[in-house]
Amino acid sequence: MSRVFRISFIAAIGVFLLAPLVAPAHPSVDIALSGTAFTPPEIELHVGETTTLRLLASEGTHVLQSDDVGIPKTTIPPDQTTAIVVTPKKAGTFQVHCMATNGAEHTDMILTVKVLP
Ligand SMILES: [Cu+2]
Repeated sequence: MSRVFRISFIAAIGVFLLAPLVAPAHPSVDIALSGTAFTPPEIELHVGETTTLRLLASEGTHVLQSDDVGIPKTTIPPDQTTAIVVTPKKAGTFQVHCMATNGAEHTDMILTVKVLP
């Protein structure tokens, strides 16, 4: 076995073993934040199902937190995707308000999260 072949063989096994760690097996939801609106304004999650929320703000910095949904206090800077992994523990419809303080308009910025049983 040549040395190059052996190294690439070991690298291939490494990629194979690491792939499940790099690519999450659970579903994700893309949410855009522009101005003071979430798009979509409402998302659905399921109790006990881990989901990655992928938030992309086109301008401004936003702050989200929800104990009901399981979102730790997270700052969402513009022009990059911020991933929040949630596993909701109780069913219900929850209004997640943006907590950013850089402008009064964020108070009216609401993401509705329906957690289905
Ligand atoms: Cu905001």
